[in-house]
Amino acid sequence: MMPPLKRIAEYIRATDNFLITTHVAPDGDALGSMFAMAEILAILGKHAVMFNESGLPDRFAWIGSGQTILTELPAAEPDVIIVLDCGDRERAGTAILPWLGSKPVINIDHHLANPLFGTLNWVEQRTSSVGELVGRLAQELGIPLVGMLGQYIYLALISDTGNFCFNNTRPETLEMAAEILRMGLLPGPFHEHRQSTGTLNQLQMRGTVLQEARLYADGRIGLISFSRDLFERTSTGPEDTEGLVNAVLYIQDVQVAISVREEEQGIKFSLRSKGSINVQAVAASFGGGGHRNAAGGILDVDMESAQNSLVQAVTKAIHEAL
Ligand SMILES: [Mn+2]
Repeated sequence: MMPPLKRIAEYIRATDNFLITTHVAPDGDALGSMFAMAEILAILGKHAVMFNESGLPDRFAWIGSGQTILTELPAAEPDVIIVLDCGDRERAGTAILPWLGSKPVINIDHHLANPLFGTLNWVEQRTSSVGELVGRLAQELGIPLVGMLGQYIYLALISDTGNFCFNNTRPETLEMAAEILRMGLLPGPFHEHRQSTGTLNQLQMRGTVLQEARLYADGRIGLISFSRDLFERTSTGPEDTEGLVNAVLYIQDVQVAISVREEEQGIKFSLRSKGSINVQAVAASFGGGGHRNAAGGILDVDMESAQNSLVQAVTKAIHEAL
């Protein structure tokens, strides 16, 4: 059987109308791979729209090249839907779910336990990011990783590898990054754009949260929490919490970092681990998902019970990994 990359490339060449989507509350990989896919399809002369219920978060406003992300489904129905970086179809949000059940779907992902919900599925758990997969698709289609396309793929690569620090940084990842630099991307200005997007309020809110960090399980678990009250006091929101959970791993003996935040739908949690501790399994036990060292989900309980349940489950996971 033809490998998924080649099948998807052939399918794309033969199809005209696309809708590209990714998970709600999109991160750098989700957005980078979605914009990159839109760029590839534009270069091929195809008609494509991007859709995401959450729209483009403010901190990513700098990547928009005049292309809009629809937050409502378009009137014109696409021939096919490309779903990027979604560990399951529900992650794409509720609005698009009916179409995901009734139209051809190309599922390109790298999450553990992706149930292969697409008509065509290309799921590689070992690959750093969906952006890296989309970069390979561009190469397969003979499109160089230059200009905006290079930037989008680069954003995806650095976002999901923690600036090329995590174990998912493979030789192939760096070779793709090298190719993008060869094609002209300058890392200095790129990182300035990416990192200088904040406000004093956000900085101080993050400071408060770190100030109140707590340790559990003999210092092996570090926990930070974002309350609705804090968001209100500092005129910030859940989108301003991005990445702070990683800062907790700074503490020497901490094996797992937990971040919990109060949102409309419930308590959203993020887990980060060092080494072999599998936080994807912990998240999955609460209906969430992710990767071995980075996972998350949502709990429909109050803040205190959420913290207790998570600390308990993570303590168990740490013991099992010993
Ligand atoms: Mn990803």
